[in-house]
Amino acid sequence: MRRVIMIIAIVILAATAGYYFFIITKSRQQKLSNTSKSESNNRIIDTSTAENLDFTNPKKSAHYETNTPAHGEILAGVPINVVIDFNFDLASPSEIKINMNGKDFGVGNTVIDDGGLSMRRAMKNDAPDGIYSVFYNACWPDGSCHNGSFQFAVNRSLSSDFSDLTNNPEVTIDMNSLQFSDEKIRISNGTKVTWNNLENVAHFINTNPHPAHSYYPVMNSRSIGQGESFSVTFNEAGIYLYHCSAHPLTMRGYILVE
Ligand SMILES: [Cu+2]
Repeated sequence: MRRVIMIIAIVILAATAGYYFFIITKSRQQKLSNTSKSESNNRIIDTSTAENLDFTNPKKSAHYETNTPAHGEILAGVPINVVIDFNFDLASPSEIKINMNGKDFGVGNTVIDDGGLSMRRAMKNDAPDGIYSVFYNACWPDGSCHNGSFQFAVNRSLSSDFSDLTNNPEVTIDMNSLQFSDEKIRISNGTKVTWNNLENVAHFINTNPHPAHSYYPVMNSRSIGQGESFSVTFNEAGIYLYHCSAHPLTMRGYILVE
């Protein structure tokens, strides 16, 4: 009788051990396949199209802070320029390239802003939809340089959910209930946009990113109180990315100038 009980106990133990061995092996296999998936996302490409959005990991140079467009951002239009912000004084020969399929869609030279903390390069407004790889070389007054890279995409079909305010010389955007109304608008080149603050909370108009606000400095306002307004006339086609620096996570806006 004792022998029978012992045999049953051994069988139960063996079955339990086998079951756990199976579970552990399976979860290890799953972990391995997840790792190889994320590794394949890291491969370097600069030849993708907007239909196949597969962003690589950005490479941040020394003293890098932010960039606009942001890495992985998908825009409804071509940005007027690509801007990269640093926490150290930039010097010549700092350079930005905006590449797709080996072609540079930047216009003119890379320009270092007056404060020395941002550099920018204009972008061709007729650049096609797709993923752009930005390669930059940031140089310091001591002559040393560090490189970095990031990607963004243009997909013009995303402009279908922008309010069409084209062919108006002036348009208004209300700031109320901690929102821009409307958040996404299309306007014609030469249009004057006025933001009106309708509530008892101070708001700001600031171009991206936060807090560098360097994408289009002309568009940066002071504090706008209740009943006050702020205006900008847009004379260059492209997409403008902005936010309220008092509410940068929720108040975000887009103006597509055509
Ligand atoms: Cu605000």
